[in-house]
Parts: sequence; structure tokens; C-alpha cells
Amino acid sequence: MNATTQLHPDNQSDALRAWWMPFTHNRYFKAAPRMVKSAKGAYFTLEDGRRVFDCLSGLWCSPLGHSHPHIVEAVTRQIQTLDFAPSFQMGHQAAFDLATRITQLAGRPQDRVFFVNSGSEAVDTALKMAVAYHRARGDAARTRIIGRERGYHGVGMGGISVGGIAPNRKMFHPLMIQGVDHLPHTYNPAQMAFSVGQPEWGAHLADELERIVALHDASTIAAVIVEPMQGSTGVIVPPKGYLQKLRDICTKHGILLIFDEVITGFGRLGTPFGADFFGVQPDLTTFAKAVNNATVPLGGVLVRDAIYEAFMTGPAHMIEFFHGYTYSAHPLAVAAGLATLDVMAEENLIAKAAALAPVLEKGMHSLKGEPHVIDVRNIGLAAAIELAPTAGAPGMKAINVFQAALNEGQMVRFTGDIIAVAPPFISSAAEVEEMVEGIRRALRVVPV
Ligand code: PXG
Ligand code: PLP
Repeated sequence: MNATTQLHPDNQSDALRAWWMPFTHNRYFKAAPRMVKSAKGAYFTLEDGRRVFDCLSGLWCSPLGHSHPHIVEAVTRQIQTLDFAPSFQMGHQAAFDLATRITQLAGRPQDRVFFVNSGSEAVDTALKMAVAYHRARGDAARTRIIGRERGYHGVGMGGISVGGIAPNRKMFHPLMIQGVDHLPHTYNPAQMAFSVGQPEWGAHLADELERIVALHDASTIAAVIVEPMQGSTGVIVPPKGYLQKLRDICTKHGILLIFDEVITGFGRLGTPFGADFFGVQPDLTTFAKAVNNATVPLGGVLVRDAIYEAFMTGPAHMIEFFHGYTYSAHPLAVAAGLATLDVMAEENLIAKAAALAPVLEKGMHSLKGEPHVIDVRNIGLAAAIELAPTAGAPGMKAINVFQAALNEGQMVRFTGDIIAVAPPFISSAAEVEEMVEGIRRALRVVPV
């Protein structure tokens, strides 16, 4: 099948008709389905019986491996005790406990945590908090949000508005929030291709924020939202000094800084949060994914106490923030979260991720010089390789490498012509090295 084949709906089997799959080439997939049957530890078993290594920890979300016995036990116990509890005007202790644990892990024990069910909801929640915070303080003109090109902040209307991935935005312009501007992204292959870890070049790109502030005036800007490391667009690593500059400019102008840590939160860089890795603290942090090893959907926003306090005005019997989801702090998600943090601590898994990072770095950079490879990027336990696109068929090269890697027992992630990996923290060094060799063989079998 070549890239231009138009698959007729009749080619799709009835069994695969009804599910309109997310971020998937539906026709291509349904013509040649790739089905997962089960998972255990760092491996998936496919429908055809093959066992493959989970190179991206699910979708960046299962660093402890699948069906960790401690998490399975905690969720099983929870479903038998309290399967659901309303969290509008009622509470359950475990949710308060998990919020406390998250503030402790972040080293910000005074902070507050608002729970949601996904990264997209976390982002929309943080944007609403930022705008409402300024309004609560009598600074109602601060409504503008600054995102960044190539940023991924989920698929809510707020998230795509501040996001910078063009195909995620172009169909929806009339619905997107107004008053958004974007920083330039920091990727410049001429300056930084094959950088090991953080590129030396590019901190000056943060100065673009001063230009944007001068254009719109600080008095109209509520917040800046960036991923500390841009994961979804293919592991774009911030230049040295860049995030600190953003922090300083935000502080100078009274603008809130939001770190979207949906991927970097809970250990991916070998530190609890990306903020710890880069030594830069935001005002709000969005998280999801690894917070509970993705066992049950869960996300949230970690908020500076002063922001929470700004809402705590008016009569105490009134709702302070008109926002929340039916499943905010769902008991099963919370139980999985507490168990996940227990396992991370008991098995020292964040330190384990830090210890594996150099193995991944060395292995992935050894792919320089292999066919198709035009860049290798890495930070913490995450890496990507950029492939030279096939002429006239962008994206096809990565599909072919993905398929070849799967045949080698390695389930990588592809997006555009980029292959991304972020192995589970429970991986051994040998498994990470084997993953790299599987990718190498895959690169060599795909025709140039
Ligand atoms: N913010 C960031 C920084 C993300 O990476 C979201 C928000 C949205 O989270 P939800 O839970 O609504 O999907 C994300 C999600 C990939 C990939 O392969 C990345 C994401 C999701 C799925 C796949 O890079 N990021
Ligand atoms: N749509 C309708 C009709 C609803 O009643 C609700 C919640 O009660 C929602 C959407 C929002 O759902 P959720 O709280 O799960 O985000």
C-alpha cells in the first residue's frame, strides 16, 4: 500500500467500523490493523502473539510498566470499597492525601492541587485559573495567554488555542479562544542538530517574550504556557538558560508562568518534575499521565498557594471557582495515584530513570550516521530521531520505520517523520540498549 492509496470504506471490516480512532490514520489502520491484546511490565503482547517492548511507556504515561501488582491491588481494593464519590460539595480522604503527596513530591508543600481527568482538561483548567486569578485581584484586563509554536497542550479549545501544532488548529479557528499570541519554537537544526541533551544555542529566543509584552502591553497578559521540554512535537529540548529567561520576564511583568508537565511530570527527566531538572519554578503546573501510571484517567493542576488564596474571598458558603468535572478525583484514579507514588518511592524509580538516561543518550546518539537519520535529540529518559522525509509523502518514512521496528519487537511512537522513545523506568540498561539496536536494524531495512 502506498501513501496515496485511498481506501474505500467498504474495505473496512464491520468489526472495526464503529470506533473513530483518535489521532490515527483510520483508513490505513483499518486496512492493516495493529492490535494489542495484553500488557505486563515493560511489554505488550499483540493480537498475533508477538511480545514487543513498550518504548514510549504507553503514550508517555506508564513508566512503572503495566499491571504493577501494587497498583492492581490498590485499585481492586478501592473498587470494592468506594467505586465513585461525588466531589462537588463532598470529599473523600484519599483525594486530599494524594493532593498532599503531589505537593510534597514537587517540593512545594504550601501549594494546592485541582484534579481533572486528562492533560487537556488540566490545561483548560490552568488557563481559566490564570485569567480568573487576575480578575479576582482586580486586574481584569489581564486575559491574554502566550503559548509557543510547536507546543502541544492537548485538544481542548483552550489547549489548541495556545498550542502551536498547525494541523491541530487549522480546522477550528472560529472556535478558538481570542487574545492569544505565540513565542517562536526553539528548534533550529542548523544550530543544534545532534545536540546531546540541552542545546547551547537559543536562550536568546526567550527575549521574544519581551517583544510580545511590548506589543500587547503587560497589563493585558495573564500567563505564558510552555512545556519545559516539548514532547509531543518530537522531544524539542529547551536551550540552556531559556526557561530561566522566560521565568525572569514573567516575574518582571506580573505574568503567571504555567509549565505544562503532562509528559515531564513524575520523573520522566529523572527528577520529580521538569521544573526540578531545569531549576526553574512556575506558578502553575499541569500534570496527567504518569501521576497514576495511566491506570485510570487522571490529571491535575498544581497551583501556588497565593493563587488559591486570591480566590478565597466573599462569603465562605459561596463556590469560589466555578469549574470542575464529574470525575474530578475519581476514587479509582486517586487510588492508582497513591499506589504509583508509593511504588516510585519504594523502588526508587525516579533515580532509576536518572540512572538510565545516560544509557539512552549514548544509545540514541549512536544512531547518528544510520540511514534516514537527520537529527537525534534527548533529555532525561526521552529521545527522538528525526528522519529525512520520503519525497512527496511526508510521514511515510516514519510509518515504515515504525512498522520495521515493530517487526524487531520494539513498539516506538511516530509522529510526522519523527520517532520518539521514552522507555519505562523499570527497564534494564540491557533492554534500553536492545531497543536502540532494534531501531538501528529497522532503519537499515527501510529503503532510502
Ligand atoms: N499537555 C502536554 C504537554 C501533553 O504532552 C497533553 C497536554 C494532553 O493530555 P491528554 O491526556 O488530554 O492527551 C499532552 C498529551 C505523543 C503523545 O505521542 C503526546 C500526548 C498525548 C498522546 C500522545 O507524543 N501528550
Ligand atoms: N454534558 C452534559 C449534558 C452533562 O450533564 C455534563 C455533566 O454533568 C457534562 C456534559 C460534563 O461532563 P463531565 O463533568 O464528565 O466533564
